[in-house]
Amino acid sequence: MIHAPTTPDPFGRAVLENPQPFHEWLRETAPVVYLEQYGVYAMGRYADVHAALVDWQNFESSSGVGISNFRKEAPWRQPSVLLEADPPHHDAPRGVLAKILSARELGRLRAQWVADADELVDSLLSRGTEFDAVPELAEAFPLRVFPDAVGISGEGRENLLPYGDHLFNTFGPHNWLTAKGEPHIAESSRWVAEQCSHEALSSEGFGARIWAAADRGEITAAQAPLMVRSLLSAGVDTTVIGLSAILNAFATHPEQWQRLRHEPALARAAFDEAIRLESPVQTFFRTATRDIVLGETVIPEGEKILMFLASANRDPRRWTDPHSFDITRDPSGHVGFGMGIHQCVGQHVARLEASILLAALARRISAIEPAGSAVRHLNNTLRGFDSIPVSVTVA
Ligand code: HEM
Ligand code: OVM
Repeated sequence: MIHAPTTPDPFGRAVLENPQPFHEWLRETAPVVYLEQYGVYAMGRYADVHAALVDWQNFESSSGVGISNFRKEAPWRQPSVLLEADPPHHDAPRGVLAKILSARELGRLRAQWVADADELVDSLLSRGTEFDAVPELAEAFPLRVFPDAVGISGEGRENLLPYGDHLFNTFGPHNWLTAKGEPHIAESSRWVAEQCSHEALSSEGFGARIWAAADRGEITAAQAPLMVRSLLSAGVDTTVIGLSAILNAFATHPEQWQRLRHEPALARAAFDEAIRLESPVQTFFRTATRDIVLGETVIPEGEKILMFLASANRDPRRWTDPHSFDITRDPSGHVGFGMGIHQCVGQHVARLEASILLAALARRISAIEPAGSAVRHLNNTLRGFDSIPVSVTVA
């Protein structure tokens, strides 16, 4: 077995700033590596990560998908009835949410979101052609359309990003990143919980439709608020980072922006290519439900396995030219939204936001380039940005 007592800390500042060298080391060392520092196993090859993701019988989620093992440690918040559940408990909430967030159902949001994107881009360009794409676009657009689509109140929405940031930090170890969020989490958790009650939600929207499913008996009244919480937990920071990733990719690859302007129908594939390349959600854990033999290594029953989605998404065994941003490649099969029964139930929401915002930008902007260095936002699970200064040419 490969023991790696002196490997770089995957949750340390150096790897979070620049994860690729660690991912390459992981992929080249062995199918599974034991990370002594944390007492967990790690995998980074596409074939192994994919196989583990679809094998929910051997790699369970109900002991937590972070480093904390719920068999030994009480979870800091009530477990998610989606993310942190296995069949059969996972089935009903998943079926209900998959219908509410299906591409077909989302069709009713499109016209309003297109109008919102047009207005956002017009107002931004009326103020100038140099701006920070993170607050002005990647945060502004999801914060404008998503909370309304869920149906929560206007007050307190500034809690959404910090809540998600802390939640995704807590999937990793206790470190300076979790410490940063701890003083604020009680208050933002209370606000999030308040938004999830039947009374707090508007009569239209994903939240109301979740409660309607409870009224029909498809899920329990205890599951409904936790499903609304899932939307508020997983649906904001992730899309902000996905949009940041694609805007940064286009700013640094001007020829790809021209390609998109020529063929706007490429927007969806372009977004998935950016998700593959960037992997906004870098990692998730599973727990072995029995002894699992992988290569030379036995992962004992009850032990945690850290799956590097980001490494799988750039594995040269699976992808030609894995580090290049190419919107004409076929990115399908990437694991940036996961794979198998937990594959992102909100992916159509994310793709709709991205394709609408990109279309609005492509109509008005003929060129986009960096106007300074992008600044990373470090998180134990997410790979995002604090700032992407850009300069654009209006068409
Ligand atoms: C699951 C990534 C957007 C809600 C997942 C998983 C990944 C992921 C990797 C799999 C977790 C696992 O296997 O343990 C992303 C990325 C997004 C995004 C990269 C944006 C670019 C969204 C949005 C929503 C959402 C917009 C809500 C509308 C969820 C939920 C789950 C999930 C509830 C759990 C599903 C289950 O366990 O069955 N997401 N997500 N996500 N996502 Fe997303
Ligand atoms: C949930 C949840 C929370 C964070 C992430 C996620 C990426 C789901 O509460 O269900 O999926």
